[in-house]
Amino acid sequence: MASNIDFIIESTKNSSLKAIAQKVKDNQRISDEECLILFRDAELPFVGVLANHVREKLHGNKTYFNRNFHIEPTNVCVFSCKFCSYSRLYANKEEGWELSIDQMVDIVKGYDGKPITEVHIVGGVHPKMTMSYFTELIQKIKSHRPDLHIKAFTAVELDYMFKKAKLSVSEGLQQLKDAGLQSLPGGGAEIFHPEIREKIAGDKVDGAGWLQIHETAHQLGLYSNATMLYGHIEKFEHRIDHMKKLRDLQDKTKGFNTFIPLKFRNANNDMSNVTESTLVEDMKMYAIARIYLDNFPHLKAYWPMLGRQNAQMSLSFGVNDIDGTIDDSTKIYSMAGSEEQTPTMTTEELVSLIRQAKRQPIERDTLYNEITIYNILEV
Ligand code: V47
Ligand code: SF4
Repeated sequence: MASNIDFIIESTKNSSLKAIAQKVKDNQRISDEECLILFRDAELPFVGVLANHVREKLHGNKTYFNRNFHIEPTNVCVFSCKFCSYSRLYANKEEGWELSIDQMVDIVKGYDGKPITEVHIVGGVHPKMTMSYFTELIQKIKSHRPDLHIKAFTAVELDYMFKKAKLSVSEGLQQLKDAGLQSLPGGGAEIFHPEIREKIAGDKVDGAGWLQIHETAHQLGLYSNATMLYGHIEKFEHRIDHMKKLRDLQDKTKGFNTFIPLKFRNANNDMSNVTESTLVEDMKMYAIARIYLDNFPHLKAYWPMLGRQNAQMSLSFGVNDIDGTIDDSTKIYSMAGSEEQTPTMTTEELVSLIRQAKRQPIERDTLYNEITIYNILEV
């Protein structure tokens, strides 16, 4: 019986799209020009079939989630990204929060006896939260709970703390790794292209700096993720430029685990006049990312940002990971207007959400080692 991708190849009249579908079937990489054709000319069902083909070739029905929580040390930030709904400028810091090391260790202690596997630590860039502050934090978390994977600090936070401590990227990362840091989250990437980055996030580390930090992390044996903030003032060409830089670096290091497209949300920020992307555009973004980033093992839909039902739908468009239980521990997206105002899902809810999409739920750890393999049950 012909597969869906064979049907697409047979039935597509547009010769460029037909050739792209054939390439995907033959396991060949698509070019930047072909990626642009997908963004401009392909309908959602077309990219959906291609992305699902790639996803099922890599993972079958397997769909990952983890048991995690976030710590956001502060929302005080020296930078002023236009899309950020969360930060309070250092000058207005009385409107923000700043957690002490003891308060953060107490948050970790609150999970004693619970089968959580990851803490994700990111926040604003506070001038008083320095390299030594975060080194001590990581050491204390690790000594309290050695089995908890610490995924912490965007390249933006790292760039600022290393420069302040007069450390090279390699020295700074090595010190944090020695303290117990195990991987880097993908935040702060936004859009690398300077034409857009200067307009929305002009005062923080540039695209080359972000990539250099992740490359160095990979060289030191730390895995990392990569994000892209899409659906605002960028054009398709900027998205492709961003993904090309990630694909090139991944060819070199193989250190990225997951790509996470982040839908721009427009509440309570300086870009509230920018209309949000539609659900069709969101699903197209996931599908094209899955097709183009052929060397990224995983594609994640971050449900607190996208909403749980849309995250469920994305499982038909290339996504094979929906992040974790979260336990209402992050404010970045609720403050930016996400429908998930108190993001928490139990393991049972995550399993059921994945099963309803006829996929197989797998609890993973941060590095995608499988912890619990569930059956696909009829619902
Ligand atoms: O870099 C901020 C984004 C990111 C808005 O690695 C916004 O597993 C949309 O990187 N609309 C931080 N996005 C979060 C992040 C992340 C999230 C989940 C998992 C992982 C991972 C990483 O949040 C920032 C920025 O791109 N962001 N404001 C907004 N209004
Ligand atoms: Fe600061 Fe991050 Fe918000 Fe930019 S996105 S203002 S770096 S907290």
